[in-house]
Amino acid sequence: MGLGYVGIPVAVSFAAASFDVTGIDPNAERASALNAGTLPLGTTEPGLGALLQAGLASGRFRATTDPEALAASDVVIVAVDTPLGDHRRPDVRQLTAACATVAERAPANALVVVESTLAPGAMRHSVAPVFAGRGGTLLVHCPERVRPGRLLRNLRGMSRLIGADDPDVGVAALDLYRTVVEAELTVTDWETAEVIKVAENATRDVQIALANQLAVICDHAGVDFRRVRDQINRLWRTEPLVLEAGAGVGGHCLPKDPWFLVSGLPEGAPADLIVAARTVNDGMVDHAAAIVDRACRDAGLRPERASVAVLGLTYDANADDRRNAPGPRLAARLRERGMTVYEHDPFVASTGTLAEALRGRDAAVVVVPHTAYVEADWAGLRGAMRARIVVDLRRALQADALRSLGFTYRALGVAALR
Ligand code: SAJ
Repeated sequence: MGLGYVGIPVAVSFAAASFDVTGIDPNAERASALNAGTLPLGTTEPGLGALLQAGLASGRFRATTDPEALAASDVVIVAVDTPLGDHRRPDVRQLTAACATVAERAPANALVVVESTLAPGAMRHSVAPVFAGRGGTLLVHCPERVRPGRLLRNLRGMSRLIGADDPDVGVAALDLYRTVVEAELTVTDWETAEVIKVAENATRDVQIALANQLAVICDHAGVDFRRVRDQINRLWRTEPLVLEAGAGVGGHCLPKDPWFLVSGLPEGAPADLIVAARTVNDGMVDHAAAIVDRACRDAGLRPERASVAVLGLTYDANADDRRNAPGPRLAARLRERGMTVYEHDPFVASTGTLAEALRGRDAAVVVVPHTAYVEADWAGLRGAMRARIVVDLRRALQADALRSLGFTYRALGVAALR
């Protein structure tokens, strides 16, 4: 149930493991694209198209909008979207609607696995009640851990938690997932699986917020964030503690999961750290806009007369996923300051070439460190620009090389607001 970033790789992987799989999604276009062998996803997914085609060719995978197939299913995997709703609380309407369909049609002894990301307590308070009255539905929460651009690799290679209220049901789900997951599978309870999933992403969000907060401080203090970061990270010999600063945190998980994590806390319970990380990361577009504004003014341009290109509309480098990307938000902030803004991304064909995007512009603002920007022929691009300002919000470009080409180079976290 649910043929998106999570459901598609799961469905075709089980088909490849010789299960007879029906993918159900209410979106008819999505289902027919899949049946025609095309992935209805915005990202390039190595190996996934081939697996889909193999599933179709073997007859083990088909997509449909018709939930009728539930009646003959031994296992139902629910992978519908659980977005952030009003007041930054989880919106479980799609999830409970899908579960209601399952409860109505699937056999009473079917194993029902929820892969959708959940807030702590959702299995017990939102999902289980939908199945109440069916007499002990076999309910499992196995939170997805896939990342767009690496859906198949992550599905196979990332360890997974299997949350079950009844350990025997957990072991049954473990046996099932072992056929598609090569990494460690651990049975736990519903709540532990729920909390770990969103806490992982909240941890990353807090770490990025620390990097962003330090970069803002460096911009005002006249200090180089990279030096600060390197020195701090030398203290820890494993993974870096301070991550990379940028114009914000996008994607489908990090902007949402920290809110899920704190959503069930009673009024007044301390959740400030998680909320502050969200505030810092969401506020980075304003800091970035201030840097672009300052760079233009320092070059003698009033913002209302400045024409800038925002480079990078996806949420991460070399990926074509645009969900919650900071680039368009930054573009909007710059327009509010009166600037003329052109938005470009090599993965968004309608935005043209980089040369077209920069023609007549005063500033190139690099939001996403796509290889196409890092390795661009800046010497060749220079001639078409008006003022030659580069604002690098990910420290991705070669500062010295650009300066020697005559560009004014500004970067986030390098005394950008001194
Ligand atoms: N970012 C920074 N600085 C950094 C690293 C990332 O600003 O140092 C930004 C990125 O540009 C991007 C955002 O953060 O806009 C999120 O990118 P990401 O690489 O941290 O995470 P996602 O959203 O691609 O995938 C995450 C991953 N979770 C963790 O690493 C804990 C992935 O493993 C999960 O499967 C996925 O969420 C998910 O589906 O939950």
